[in-house]
Amino acid sequence: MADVQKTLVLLKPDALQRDLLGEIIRRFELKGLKIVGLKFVRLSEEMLTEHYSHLADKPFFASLKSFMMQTPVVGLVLEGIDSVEAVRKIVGVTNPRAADAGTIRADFAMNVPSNLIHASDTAENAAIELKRFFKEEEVFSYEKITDRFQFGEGI
Ligand code: IDP
Ligand code: MG
Repeated sequence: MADVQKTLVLLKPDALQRDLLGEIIRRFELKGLKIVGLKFVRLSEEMLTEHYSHLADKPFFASLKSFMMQTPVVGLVLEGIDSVEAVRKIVGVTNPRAADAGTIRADFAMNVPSNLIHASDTAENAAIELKRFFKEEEVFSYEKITDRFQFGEGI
C-alpha cells in the first residue's frame, strides 16, 4: 500500500571526488522527493561494519569499508510516497554496467564499489539506517505546496 516514507541516502566518496554531489541531489529534487535531512558524515569503521553487516563474509568487505572512509560522505533523508522504492529506481542496480540507462549509476559509473550512492533497500532498513546516521533533531518537517494536493490512496 502507498505510504509516505523517509529513506536514507549516502553520497559515497566517489560522488564527492567526481564533483557529482549537486547533479545527484538535483535528480532527487527534480523527481519531487523532499529533502528532510542533509549533512556531511565522516564514517567510522564501526558504523560501516554495522551498515554493511550483510556483506561481512565477502572478500571485499575490508576494502569496501576503506573505500567508504576515503573522504566524508553526504547523508540525505528523502521523504515521499513509497520513497524507498522511488529512490532505488532512480539510483539503479548495484552493478552500474547492468543498471538501466537513465539511472544515476548507469549514467555516471562503471564499477563497484564506485557506484556513487547508498540507498536503503526496504522501509524496515530505511528506519534503521536513518537512526544510524541522523539524530532526531537533524530530520526536519516542513510543508511544500505540492504536498497539499495528493489525491486518492497515494496516487
Ligand atoms: P546496494 O548498494 O545496491 O544496496 P549491496 O549489495 O547492499 O548493494 O552492496 C553494498 C555496496 O557494496 C555496493 O553498493 C557496492 O559499493 C559494494 N559491493 C557490492 N558488491 C560488490 C563486489 O562484488 N565487489 C566490490 N564491491 C561490492
Ligand atoms: Mg544495500
